[in-house]
Formats: sequence, C-alpha cells, structure tokens
Amino acid sequence: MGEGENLMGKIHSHEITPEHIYFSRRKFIAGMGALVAGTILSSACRPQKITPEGTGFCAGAAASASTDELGAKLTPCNDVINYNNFYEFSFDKEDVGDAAKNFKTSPWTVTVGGMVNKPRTFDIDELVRRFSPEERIYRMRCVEAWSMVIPWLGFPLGKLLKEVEPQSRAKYVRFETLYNPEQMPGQKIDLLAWPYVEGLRLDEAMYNLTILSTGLYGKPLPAQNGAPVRLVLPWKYGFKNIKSIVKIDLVEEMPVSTWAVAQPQEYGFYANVNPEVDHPRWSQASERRIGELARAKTLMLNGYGNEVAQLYTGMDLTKFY
Ligand SMILES: Nc1nc2c(c(=O)[nH]1)N[C@H]1C(S)=C(S)[C@@H](COP(=O)(O)O)O[C@H]1N2
Ligand SMILES: [Mo]
Repeated sequence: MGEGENLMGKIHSHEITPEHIYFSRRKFIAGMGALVAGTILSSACRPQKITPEGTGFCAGAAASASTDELGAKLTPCNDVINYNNFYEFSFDKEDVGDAAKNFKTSPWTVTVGGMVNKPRTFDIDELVRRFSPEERIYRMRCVEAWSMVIPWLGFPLGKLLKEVEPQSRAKYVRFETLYNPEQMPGQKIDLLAWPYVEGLRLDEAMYNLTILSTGLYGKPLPAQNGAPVRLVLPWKYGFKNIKSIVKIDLVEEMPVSTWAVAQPQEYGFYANVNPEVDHPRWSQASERRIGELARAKTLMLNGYGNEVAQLYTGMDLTKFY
C-alpha cells in the first residue's frame, strides 16, 4: 500500500506525516533512533489493521443514538480506538493502540491544586463513583482536518472544580498528562516539552459542555483514547483535549501549552475551531470524517456556536486563534 492512501480513502500527505511535527521531521527521525523510525517506515507499507466492529473493546459497544444532535453519524467504535493522536506512545495514529496496550491506569490519582481553597488528590475510582459519568455525543475536530463523532462518557469539569473552590485570583486552569517515560516511550524523545500541558480559561473550564471523560461507547476509556481520564471540549481543535491527566492547577497566568511551545504560530491558546482561518499549511474549511468517504464542511466553533459563542463576545477570533 503506497504512502498517501489507506482503506479509509485517499488522504493528503500532511495527514500521514506525523503532521504536527512536520516542522521538525529531521529532528524527529534523528531522535527516534533506527528502531522506532523503522516501525514508522514499515507501517506505511502495511495493510491497515482491520478488526471487525464488535470484537475486542468494541464488543457490546453502546451508544444512545446513531448520530449527534446535528445529524452527523457516530464514528464506528473500531475507528475511534484505532486512529489516535497520543504522541507519548507513537507518532503513527494507527499504532497508538498497540503501543499503549500495557499502559497501567490503575491505581491513578488526579491532584487538583493551585489557587484553590481546598486542594485535593482524587482517586479516579472515587471520581467515577461520585460524579457518575453520562453520555455526551460530541464531534472532535483535529487540527489536521480529520474528525470523529464520539459517544463519550464523562462529567462536567466544573463539578470537580467547584469542589476545590477556586480563589478569585484564579483565571485559568492548567492540565498535565502523566510523565512516565518507561511506560510512555514517546517521552524519551525530546521533541515536545513533556509532560503534555494544556490550559483553558476558567470560564471555559466551568462551562457545562466541558467534560472530563472516563469512557466511550459505554465502556471505560481505552488507553489510546486517554485512560483513565481526559479532557473533552467539542468546540476546540483536538489537541486541547489532553489525555491521561494527573494534575489540574488553578492559576493566574495563561498556561503555556505543549503545542504552543513547539509551534506558537500554529497552535494558539484558544484553538477554537474556525473554518475561516486556515492553518498555515492547509485549509480548515472542511474535514475528513474518519469512517466516511465524503468530506464534511467544518462548522464555526465545530457546530457549537449557539452554546459557546457568548464566551468570546468582543474577541476577534482570527487574532485569538
Ligand atoms: N497527552 C496527550 N494528549 C493528547 C494528545 C497527545 O499527543 N498527548 N493528542 C491530542 C490530539 S492532537 C488529538 S486530535 C486528540 C485525539 O484524541 P483521540 O485519540 O481520543 O481521538 O487527543 C489530544 N490529546
Ligand atoms: Mo489533533
């Protein structure tokens, strides 16, 4: 199978390059070492894994509807768990699942602190028990111009934040992924500033569409999708949805996210989906829905404008990208 095509149809070369890191491909190859680089080269020639829907994790995959509220079809479970961005494990989206299969997600705690009255470390099992994750069918639009529609299980991040009582000086929320290079081999390559960091404005974090997800398709999250707990906000580009979170801090200054360090002109803090603002290297006007042949038009704020546009009143979203 040649570079640039797979069973999901023709895709652009920027979508099969480890596109986020196109800017430093040389550094990437150098850093990976012959062994890992070999894996990537061979993967371009290998048929895509085909696991029939309904086996493994996807056996008994459950969702309450077959489309989202705007009528977009759910991405098949099998695609949701076999096409992932999670650079801690692999730069090849189709290899992340394999590379993460032994990731240890229990025991797991999330430490919530910074400018709060009641800092606390929560056990993930307690979080799930207390906040009873519910289904939210959200579309997720990757900055690389592909997208998925996923039935997440999660609870509003705001519920957790209220519990620790943010102080009035706190303006932003900073999130951190686990740092464990033994388990996450990508962290041995200093291509990104590990651990992965993301941030939100406090009002975005408190907004009811913003969830911490602990599952999808009716089951606990698979490792490759960010087990045991990851952020999901449907109106922002996918990279804001930080995975495998261990630390949440309320802070005064805008957090510097991992991608902003790597490539500030491409990855703004807000990262609101905007079909009218091209990525410096490609158009953002349309997207390839994984599992479908036709491309879809990308909607302003990913289709969630009615709900979230008010968070950005008076802001020029082409400037605050
Ligand atoms: N820790 C961490 N979180 C991450 C990433 C990553 O590489 N590391 N990739 C991001 C990107 S670019 C996307 S598009 C989504 C992909 O989520 P999915 O694999 O569950 O579809 O996760 C985001 N969260
Ligand atoms: Mo992404």
